[in-house]
Amino acid sequence: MAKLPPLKEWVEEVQDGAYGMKWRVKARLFEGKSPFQSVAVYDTVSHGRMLLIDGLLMTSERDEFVYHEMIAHVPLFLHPRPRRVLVIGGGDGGTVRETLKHPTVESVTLVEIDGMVVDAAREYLPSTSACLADPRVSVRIEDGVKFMAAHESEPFDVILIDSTDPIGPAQPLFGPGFYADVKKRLSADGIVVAQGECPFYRLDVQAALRKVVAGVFGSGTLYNYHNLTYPGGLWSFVIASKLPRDLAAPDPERVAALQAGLSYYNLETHRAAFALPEFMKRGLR
Ligand code: SPD
Repeated sequence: MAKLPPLKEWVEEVQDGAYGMKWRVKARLFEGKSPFQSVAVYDTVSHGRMLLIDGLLMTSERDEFVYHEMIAHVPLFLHPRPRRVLVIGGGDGGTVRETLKHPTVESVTLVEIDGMVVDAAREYLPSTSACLADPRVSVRIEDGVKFMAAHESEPFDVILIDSTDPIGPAQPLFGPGFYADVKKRLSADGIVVAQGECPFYRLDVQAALRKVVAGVFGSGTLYNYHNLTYPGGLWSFVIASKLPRDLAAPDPERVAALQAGLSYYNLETHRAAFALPEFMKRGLR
């Protein structure tokens, strides 16, 4: 690794040049520039190790469980028997780790465009990435959009789009062509969930994404989670199912069986996640 520049006291995430958050840095562990983006891992005083891509915080040891549990368990507890799961993005491994907690899951394919993200996570974020060595997991360093368009295989029961924000290489992951391919790759009773941004700051992006997903699947539903390190605190995922189903009704017996290993997700947080505040309902119409 190239020699790191002198220690900076704070790492900052600035949004729209107007507001931001900062965390006191204990150590710079990794800073690199891939063909796609900048990748950095810092150890911080208050939030443990953090992964940043292009200066935007992707995951922190302190609160990553919230995001990763809510992207994975909401669809996995809704699907009657998820066996084959595909994760697009998510090179830190947290989404794969949660997926593997489901005993019916036989294989997880992770398609991450940037090998540097996976390598940095393997080296510096073992608590999220160790699962990538599980024999049920295949890691493919490929463009998720091209993979979705070209890859012919047995369909997936659940597809999780664990993307960065809709800038840079992640932008096509928010478009209609991509979702048309997602639908083709899903099994007849398949479910897709995608990272859906922050309602306070990106309601326009949420409305556009919901419209794209609804255009392909017939409906697209936002659900929320509370976050400590993403700007705005309240963030969302979008979910769509090929079969009509009650999205707020997971299987209680299966939840109870895995509950001891979960820290944010439970029956109540699943149900409540679908209760949207009024400004969101209006903005999404
Ligand atoms: N602004 C942050 C959005 C990040 C979404 N992806 C996080 C990746 C965690 N696996």
